[in-house]
Amino acid sequence: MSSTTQAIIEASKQHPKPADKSFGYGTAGVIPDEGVRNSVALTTSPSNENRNLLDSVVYRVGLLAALRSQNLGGKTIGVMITASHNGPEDNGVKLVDPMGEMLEASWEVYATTLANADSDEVLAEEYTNLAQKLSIDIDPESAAFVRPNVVFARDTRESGPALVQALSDALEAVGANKTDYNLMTTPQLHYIVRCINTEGTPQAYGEVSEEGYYKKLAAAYNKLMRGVPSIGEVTVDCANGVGAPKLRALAAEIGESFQCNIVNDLIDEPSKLNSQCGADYVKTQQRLPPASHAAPLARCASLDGDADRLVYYFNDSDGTFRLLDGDKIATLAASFIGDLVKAAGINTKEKTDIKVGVVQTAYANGSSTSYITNHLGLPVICTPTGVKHLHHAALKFDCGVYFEANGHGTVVFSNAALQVIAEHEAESPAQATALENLQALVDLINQTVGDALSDLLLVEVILAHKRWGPKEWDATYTDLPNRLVRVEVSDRTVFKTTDAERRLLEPVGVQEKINALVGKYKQGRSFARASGTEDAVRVYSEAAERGEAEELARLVAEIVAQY
Ligand code: 16G
Ligand code: MG
Repeated sequence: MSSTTQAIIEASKQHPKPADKSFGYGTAGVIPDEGVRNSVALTTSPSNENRNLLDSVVYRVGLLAALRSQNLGGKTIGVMITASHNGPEDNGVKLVDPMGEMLEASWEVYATTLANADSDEVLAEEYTNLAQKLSIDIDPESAAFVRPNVVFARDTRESGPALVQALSDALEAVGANKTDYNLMTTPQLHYIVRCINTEGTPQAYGEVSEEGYYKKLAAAYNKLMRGVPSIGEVTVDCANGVGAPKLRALAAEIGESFQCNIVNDLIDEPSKLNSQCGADYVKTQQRLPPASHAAPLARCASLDGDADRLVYYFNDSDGTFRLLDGDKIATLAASFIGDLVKAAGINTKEKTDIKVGVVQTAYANGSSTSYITNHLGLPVICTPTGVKHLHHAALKFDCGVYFEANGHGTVVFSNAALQVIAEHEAESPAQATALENLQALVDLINQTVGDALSDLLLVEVILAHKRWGPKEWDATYTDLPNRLVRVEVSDRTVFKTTDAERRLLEPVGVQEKINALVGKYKQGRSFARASGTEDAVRVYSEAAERGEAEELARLVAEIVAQY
């Protein structure tokens, strides 16, 4: 047995896997097969039977991160410890690939294999097998050894430090270089990973530090706001999470051109995280967080617990709550960028040098899809749920705008588009201004992953340029009434979908029943898909009238519940 495998076994004893649990790779990370809720829970109480549940997973994910780095010739890999919008007692872990993307899908199965190894010895064996399969030399004494480089960060959850220890133990066992970035938002870690791996190349993404992140965004924002009158303060609910101190630092770096009122910033009270606040609360409850007291027509926004989701909302003059979700952010961004590319003279009637497109999931409101296609005249791609799918599809455009309705999204520019934007020659002062704005926009947007802080600045810039309040923005199109229902079933894995999760292949015959129902409703649409993060099936429906959307959801849920 090599010294590395010996070290892996020794350290693994500190992070034992609970005997009766199994894990799979869900929508965005390793989760227990029974789903995230109540099970990835790590609490401070040692008597809790779930105490070590995620501990072993994080230790093993640490081993995998090192292998991933070695497999890529020593490129830096990121590990983020967060459970995002979930409750304070949950936690989770995800890997960040070198360009700041999510872990390549083919590696998800390796994560599952290591996470499920039944003993410390079997783990070491699986690790060795995997290294062999990937032709990775794991002996630090060997000439062919590539030292792994891994960086990591965590959100504000109480269980974070203990999990960081598990991760750190894994990295030490395999002789990896490691850097702890402590508290960060998920997108900040993605930014850091990309900066490290592109440093000194023509694709250099920014200064490798949290400070560098603020400076890059602040400079771009201030450039875009030059000569543009302020539209006043935005109230931002930070879900009592890591986004609060980070937004404060960003706002300080920007200075007076960005006025924000930060609410729900109690990060020293861990139980308040995502509780009665945050993007997921606002989106699912369709109401203001109780702590926010918004004046009529005042702009409000909410982040989630790791600040990679953003939704806007406001109270109308008559007091009704209006949500401006990821679909509304996508359409706003796509229309602004589409206009800029034309104003800069890059796209004209004769030529389309930068093809702009939008990527959505089945949850996107039907009205948003029609607006993009018919009003903005842009192509739309629909993908399965989960950022990795959207991000991948967005790369098919020169400029791909992708957002999930829940508020996770960003804009990605192809290398060809970046080159056009950098080299295009403006033929008038107006074109020159548009081009400068486009260049600043590239810096303002965190292209690695959806970033609530970067998206917040993006929306603020666009609204200021358009001189729009939330009501004008909301008026671009009217959402079809819709309903999302969570259905408990005995085995969610029997639900198999196709067509970007819009149709069920199995159980056989269910889709036909759904179709028959949908046909009875004006502008009706409905689909059912197994959740990737919880042990449940989700049913979405929309229709021309509120009552009809609700009825359709209820009836489809009844069909699903029979399985
Ligand atoms: C995860 C995904 C999110 C998706 C959600 C769906 C990432 C980073 N996050 O939170 O994009 O909307 O899962 O959850 O990919 P569901 O599968 O339970 O519906
Ligand atoms: Mg999140």
